[in-house]
Amino acid sequence: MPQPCLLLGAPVDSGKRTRGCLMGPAAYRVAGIAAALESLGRPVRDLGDVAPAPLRPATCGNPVVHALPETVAWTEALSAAARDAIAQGFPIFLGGDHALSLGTVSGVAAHAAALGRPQFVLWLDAHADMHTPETTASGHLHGTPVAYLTGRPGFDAFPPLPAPIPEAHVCYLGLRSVDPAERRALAAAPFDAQDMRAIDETGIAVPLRAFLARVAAANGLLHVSLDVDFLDPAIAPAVGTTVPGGATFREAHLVMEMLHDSGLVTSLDLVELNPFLDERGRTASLMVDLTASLLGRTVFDRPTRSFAA
Ligand code: NNH
Ligand code: MN
Ligand code: MN
Ligand code: MN
Repeated sequence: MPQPCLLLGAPVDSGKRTRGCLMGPAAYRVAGIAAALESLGRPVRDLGDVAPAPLRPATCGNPVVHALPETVAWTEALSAAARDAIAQGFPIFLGGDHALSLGTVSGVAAHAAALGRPQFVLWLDAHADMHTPETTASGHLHGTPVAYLTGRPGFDAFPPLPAPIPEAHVCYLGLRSVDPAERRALAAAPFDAQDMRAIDETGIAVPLRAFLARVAAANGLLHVSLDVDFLDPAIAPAVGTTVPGGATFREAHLVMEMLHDSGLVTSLDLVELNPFLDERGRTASLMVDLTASLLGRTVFDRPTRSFAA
């Protein structure tokens, strides 16, 4: 029996000022995510929506930061839920904006640390999400999870990070909107950061293959965080922060198909879907189809491969 897929709704909407991501979990359910995965022979358990921890006062030095207590409360609850879920199956976190990853990824990384295995993260996003509460100019905490997860200072209001992720274990694909403070942070540490220009030059398979070979060689666990704005806005309009020049339909599916064939992925975030901005559910449906590719939907089955050079 393959590992069950565990669906956990994370209706986080506190990570930016434009509202609507709280409707994401419902949209994925309406788009048929459970049936799509069941049709691949995977048992599916929908664990419902996670609830945030009780709100407590929280402050930081930057007055522009938006909804800090709410995001802290989500981080606390999602970290515990993620740690619990990954011990029982393959968790899929239905977002919710990208602030949910402060919780989900810290939770799965805590589990990896308890197993004594390294945690790797594939960040599929137009943005680097490398601000700290001190460097963000927008005040939008959905722009901060990678900084939190790699143990940057400035997150005193948040739960202490159980298991910081080494920068070299984070691979970005799709970058095309990176703020100056984030560029400096990326340049100063060994992130595997691939912008769209790199993907244009080599194709998306080359950097992904190299990253997967590193994960396999380290016997790592791999968390995938898929931001809707990784995709080109022409195919994925339902996101508040569209950036032109994103991944095409086939580039995105190829990433998911290679991830499936690698057998390495142990958890997944689907983030930033804003159903209020969608066109007849097409973005929600595309995200479900990409998830199905990651779980093995294909024309011809291929054997598991290590992608080693
Ligand atoms: N870097 C910008 C900020 O911090 C944008 C972040 N927005 C995202 N991230 N959608 O994925 O406000
Ligand atoms: Mn993001
Ligand atoms: Mn983004
Ligand atoms: Mn910014």
